[in-house]
Amino acid sequence: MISDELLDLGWSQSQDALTIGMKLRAGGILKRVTAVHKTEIDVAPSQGKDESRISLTGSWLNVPSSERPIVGDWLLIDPLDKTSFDLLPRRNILQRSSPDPGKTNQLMAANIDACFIVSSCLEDFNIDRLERYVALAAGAEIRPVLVLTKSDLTDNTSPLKRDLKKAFEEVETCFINALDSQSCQQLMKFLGRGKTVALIGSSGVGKSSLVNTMLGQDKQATRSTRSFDGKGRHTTTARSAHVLPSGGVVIDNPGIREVQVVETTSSIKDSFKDIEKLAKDCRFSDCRHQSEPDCAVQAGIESGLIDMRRLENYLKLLGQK
Ligand SMILES: Nc1nc2c(ncn2[C@@H]2O[C@H](COP(=O)(O)OP(=O)(O)OP(=O)(O)O)[C@@H](O)[C@H]2O)c(=O)[nH]1
Ligand SMILES: [Mg+2]
Ligand SMILES: [Zn+2]
Repeated sequence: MISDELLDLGWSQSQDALTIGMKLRAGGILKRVTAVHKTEIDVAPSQGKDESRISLTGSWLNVPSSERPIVGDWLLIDPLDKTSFDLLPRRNILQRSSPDPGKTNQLMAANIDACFIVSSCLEDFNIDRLERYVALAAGAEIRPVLVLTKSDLTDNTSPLKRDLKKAFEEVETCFINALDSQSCQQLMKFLGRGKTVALIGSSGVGKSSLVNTMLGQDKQATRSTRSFDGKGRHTTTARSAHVLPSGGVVIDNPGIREVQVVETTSSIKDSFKDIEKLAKDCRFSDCRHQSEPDCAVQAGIESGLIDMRRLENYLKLLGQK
């Protein structure tokens, strides 16, 4: 019942709930949100005379934007009134806290299988920042993959590899030249039918370049194709989802200035399992691992098991420092 086209769009069987099946049999049309504008959304696939752009009408205009469809959402569209649709339950949501304190979380994308955390091998390389991105993905139960671009512009990747291995034992890491399709092949195992990957990272690291290389066409503007305005403005200004020729979907995001991690304590703890494991042996159950006696984490730092910088980042994320 689910067409190849929908599988190419990242549809995964686990979403195929009974009610959805019923609506589909009644003629409902399943589409995926590829871009979101002020009061309109783009969807795919677009077949025949179906519009690829849907205007938000009625009650959709009255709900806060956080409750409206976001990129990666699945919609079940009414066959008789194509502006009327159900928003299907999300498997997960990639989100971050708003840069403005007090504001609600910013929802980035929905129904994601893996998150390519993109950094270059050059000056922007920063383990602390990568750690926050990994926590952000882990918080949404999305598999993080570290993608290090511009490997062609550096002579020696060994120190980076060493640092990454130390900080992210369990996270897969790929070094690539985002402009070279051969080199990007190693990322294809995360994609393919039924899979959706979101790209996040600072501006200029090569997210859109990577999307273009995977697509085999220059669909997304990159810094080299548009003159840089010198104000540090981001080249990509809106999120968009793209179907790859080999199946699967990649979501390009504007560069993130500073990661605002949605601080779920459990996600932070998940990303720092090594520290958590040691902490079980601290004398006090509420040990803050700073100057308490018999702190197993401090002992771990002294014996070189844990990096001081890593502990500081952990405490910072937990708001304890
Ligand atoms: N040599 C080399 N250049 C790269 C690589 N990846 C990206 N670039 C260049 O880096 C510049 C920025 O790339 P973009 O793809 O626009 O970066 P972005 O992450 O999409 O940036 P924003 O849209 O602002 O977030 C462009 O000039 C690319 O050609 C790489 O792996 N090797
Ligand atoms: Mg871009
Ligand atoms: Zn302790």
